[in-house]
Amino acid sequence: MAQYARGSAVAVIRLRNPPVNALSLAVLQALEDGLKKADADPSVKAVMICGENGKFSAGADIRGFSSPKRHGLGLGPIVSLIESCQKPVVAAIEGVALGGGLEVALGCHYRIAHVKARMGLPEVTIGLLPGAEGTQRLPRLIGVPAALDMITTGKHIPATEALKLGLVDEIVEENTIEAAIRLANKVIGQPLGPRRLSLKPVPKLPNMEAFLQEAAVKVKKQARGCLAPELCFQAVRAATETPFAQGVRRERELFQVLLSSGQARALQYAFFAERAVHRWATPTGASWSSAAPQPVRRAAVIGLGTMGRGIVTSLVKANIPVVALEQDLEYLNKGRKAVMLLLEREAVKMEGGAQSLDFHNPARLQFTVDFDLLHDVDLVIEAVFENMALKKEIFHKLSKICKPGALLCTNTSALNIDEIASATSRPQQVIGTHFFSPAHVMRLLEIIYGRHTSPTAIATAMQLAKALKKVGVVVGNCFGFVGNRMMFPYVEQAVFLLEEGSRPEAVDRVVEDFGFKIGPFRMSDLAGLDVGWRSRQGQGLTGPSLPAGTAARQRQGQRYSPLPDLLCEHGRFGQKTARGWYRYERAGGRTATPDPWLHSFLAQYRDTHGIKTRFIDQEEILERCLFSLINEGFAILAEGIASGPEHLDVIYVNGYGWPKHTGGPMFYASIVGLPRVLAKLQKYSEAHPDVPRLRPNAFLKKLVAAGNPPLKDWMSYVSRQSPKL
Ligand code: TC6
Repeated sequence: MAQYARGSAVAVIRLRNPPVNALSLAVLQALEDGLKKADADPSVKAVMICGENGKFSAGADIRGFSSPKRHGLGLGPIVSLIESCQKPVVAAIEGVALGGGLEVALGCHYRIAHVKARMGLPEVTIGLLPGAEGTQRLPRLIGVPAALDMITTGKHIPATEALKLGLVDEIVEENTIEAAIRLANKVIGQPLGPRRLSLKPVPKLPNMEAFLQEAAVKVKKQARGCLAPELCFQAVRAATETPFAQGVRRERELFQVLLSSGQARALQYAFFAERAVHRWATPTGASWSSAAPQPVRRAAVIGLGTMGRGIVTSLVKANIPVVALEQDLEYLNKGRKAVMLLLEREAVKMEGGAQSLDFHNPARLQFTVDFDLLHDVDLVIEAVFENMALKKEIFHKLSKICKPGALLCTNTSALNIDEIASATSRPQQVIGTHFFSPAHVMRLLEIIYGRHTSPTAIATAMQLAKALKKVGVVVGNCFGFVGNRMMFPYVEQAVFLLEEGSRPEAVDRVVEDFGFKIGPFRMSDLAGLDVGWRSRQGQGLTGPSLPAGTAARQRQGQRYSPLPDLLCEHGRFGQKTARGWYRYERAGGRTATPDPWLHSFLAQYRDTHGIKTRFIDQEEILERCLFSLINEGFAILAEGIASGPEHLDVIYVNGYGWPKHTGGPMFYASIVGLPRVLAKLQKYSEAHPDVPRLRPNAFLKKLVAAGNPPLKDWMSYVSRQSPKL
């Protein structure tokens, strides 16, 4: 709620709803009561609004939007009430003023912020728009370009930037509340008209229409099928075209459209899912609530290839001193140059520039070929080539050199953590940390515990994720863990679709239209086809170790497509060789062009293997790719590899480009309806009986038989006899 107090001539209204002072129904009611009381009290000459515990407010209570009463909606009239108050109202912004919180501040006549405060209108990120008149007031205060940027991206801006934009009147380094009361006293009696944003015109631009047209194109492109950014744009556009009251009406209409859209529900689910995965647990009973992390004061990274470089950059950005190790001077120098380049670029993007990173200081970043320098680090991240023998050799060395408590992490996308740990004398300190490329950019960190990994090790890895500003998701140990394991059937289906008559560009288009950033074939060209080829050779699926007489399109009685292997045999490794599933302008080029060579190669391949080409429609492409991935997700849940569907969704949204506005694969399945997913898998499985990954998983069947329960209840149906639980 909001607490009302009166001291001298300034009444104080304190928003109070821990932990972030979300504007629940009770808070709004108390805010309204406080305002009315202050207005009616002749001894009160000014009002100051602040938040409890050093935070102004994180906005409307997000859970309220999905409650039957949808109680976020009463905020607009209260913001108007603040603005129309006959006494000056000052907002004292500490911590965060986000969404409805910032809209409350925009209703105030003056805004004063602590230098460390952050402000923003992040409604777009949860599928909404600033529906408490924010789309109308903000452009009047800071102009259309800056307002549009804040509203359509949802970014949080620091107080220093807010001051430059004119969003706040003043920033302070000391006590914001006292400064706000001083300001309130100072402005008593001054005319309020010029301070009421609803009365101000939207600042004109010489080329407003051209600007808006260009912005509309940009917003649409970035939105990739997500509705909220485009509707945010339309609301701001209304501010430029209509008087305030009419703009507010338009804002409300657009808000209602978004509120009732499935996208808002999915994005709000994704918001809470990300928070839920912080509360990790393992089947043996270890959990976030009982395990404490160890401090990481100094870290080491082994291997300065693409992943190692990104990981070093990430650690430096998080202010953790790093020792970066390579096998010889040649690789070290190459790696050092690449890391320095990345850090220079990051420094340019950061506030404070290169100085804030301090990466030229050897105490903060040291390059070496000497393993002994790792003796006193708190944590090592090994990021060498995906080769079990090499990794085991390194871990054996680490277990001899590193200090007793050091955490030993392996950056692997599929290898067995237990086997790597077996090379050490301290398997309880070995853990998988699967970074995603580029590691200094991608938010996901898959954290894989082995049979012996201690709860402290898991807690420390989760703490590291937080320090690196990543979202850590704790998962169990199996081939491909969660992300890649779910990816295998998806990629497999994509290739089977080519065999049957489709083309890479057709499959990619369907998947990209669904909202993926990049389709499976463009992704495989980007990652390099040779990576999977080497892995399949290692598994004996192709190459010289394949027994003579093996059927070309079968392995162990299951359907297998040799197409990716054949492409590699033709030297087509993807972007790096300018040829893959597409062709590129040059080696390393990024522009994928459909390749007639590949089309005739596919036609020839189908002839050779007697495959009758058929037309495959978009629905089949999408369903076979997505539902096979989702099917694997149910297997993962049933085996206890992840503790809930939220984990799978957070992994897919943050690491695999799954469109966030559909919530993630498992949430999407729940919206499509499990009976439908099951029926489709059954249909495709009957048509392709030699593809086990299309066979509906038993857990999916069980949920359907149980009446398609809501996603939050799924895990209560996991069989207790599951071998891994
Ligand atoms: C809006 O305002 C619309 C207005 C128009 C109406 C017409 N509601 O993230 P943390 C919870 S829309 C409910 O772990 P941090 C969060 O779930 C809103 N709950 O902490 C977590 O609970 P848990 C626009 C909320 O320090 C706890 O608070 N506002 C809300 O890393 C701590 O959160 C936003 O989109 C909320 N609004 O980050 C802001 N906010 O412990 C959303 C937080 O039970 N919030 N919680 O899991 C944030 O971006 C971040 O939470 C943060 C704090 C930056 C405020």
